[in-house]
Amino acid sequence: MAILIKKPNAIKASEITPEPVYLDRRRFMQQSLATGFLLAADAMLPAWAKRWPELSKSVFNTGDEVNSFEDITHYNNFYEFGTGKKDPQKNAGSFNPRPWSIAVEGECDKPGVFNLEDFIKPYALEERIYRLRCVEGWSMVIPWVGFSLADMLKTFAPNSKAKYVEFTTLLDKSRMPGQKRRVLRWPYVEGLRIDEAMNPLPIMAVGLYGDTLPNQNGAPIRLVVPWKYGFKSIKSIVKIRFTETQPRTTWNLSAPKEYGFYSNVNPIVDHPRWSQKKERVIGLPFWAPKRDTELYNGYGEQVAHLYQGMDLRKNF
Ligand SMILES: Nc1nc2c(c(=O)[nH]1)N[C@H]1C(S)=C(S)[C@@H](COP(=O)(O)O)O[C@H]1N2
Ligand SMILES: [Mo]
Repeated sequence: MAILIKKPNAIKASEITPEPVYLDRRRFMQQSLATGFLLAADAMLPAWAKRWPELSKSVFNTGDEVNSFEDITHYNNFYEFGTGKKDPQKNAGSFNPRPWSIAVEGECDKPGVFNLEDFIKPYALEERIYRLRCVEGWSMVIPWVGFSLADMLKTFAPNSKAKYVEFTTLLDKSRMPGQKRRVLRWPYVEGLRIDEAMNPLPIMAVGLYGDTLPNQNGAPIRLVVPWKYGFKSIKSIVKIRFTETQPRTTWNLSAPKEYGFYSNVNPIVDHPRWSQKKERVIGLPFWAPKRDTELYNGYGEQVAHLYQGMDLRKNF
């Protein structure tokens, strides 16, 4: 099993990514700080370097080599922009994720509609390096920028009836041309049991590689649930609803025998049409050996207790 959590001081920026743009940005900031231009640094940053000002290092790091920015932004699943792996990169360029608002509804004491800036303001942004394991049998390691989903949900004071939380993607076929085709039921919907959602691992991601979220990765805000197959990590979220009953989810509705509500990464429970024992690591040469898929994507210590007594073959 991979190292799940590293001590913050064990993570050097140089260890996280070899990306030149990222290094330049860091160096620029360091220079600005060193020369005392702390307040001016923001204004001095070139347009390409709009990064998050208060990014703290977190303890969450797979310890694996991070995928390149190129891989992460040119091999995507985002059916709202087409079903091919390159379609989101090709078709999401003109998508404008601002202004953006998020509605919080359902079984909670403090619902509301918030613009994105107000919505994210209360939370501490961190860099968290998680492996995204797609149900199709590939994975990549992504340096996300985001904040704890649990911290965020608590703000809205879920009540005792809040047993689940449901997330919904924007529905707008003029801005998301893939929604003109009925490949899925739109809008895309996902959900978690409330105790899963309150686990410290899931994040609301608003960026990657120290920058804002590229459109093809779910701008301006998406979920990342690192022990579940990638499709649970819903992109471009406009609504969060606390519910008493289990939400109906897009992939479960479209192929109930293949995609369950839980969708925990599990090498023992095969997809009906293919094995889940191994995964192709994106970015490695075609002859590189496949990687062994890990139960709960390597986070058993943090999440196995959530499924105690459950038959993982039935609750796939
Ligand atoms: N709204 C929406 N969210 C989505 C998807 C999608 O098609 N639409 N695809 C999912 C799937 S199958 C995966 S593997 C991940 C991919 O995230 P990435 O492109 O940032 O790597 O997004 C998930 N979130
Ligand atoms: Mo996926």
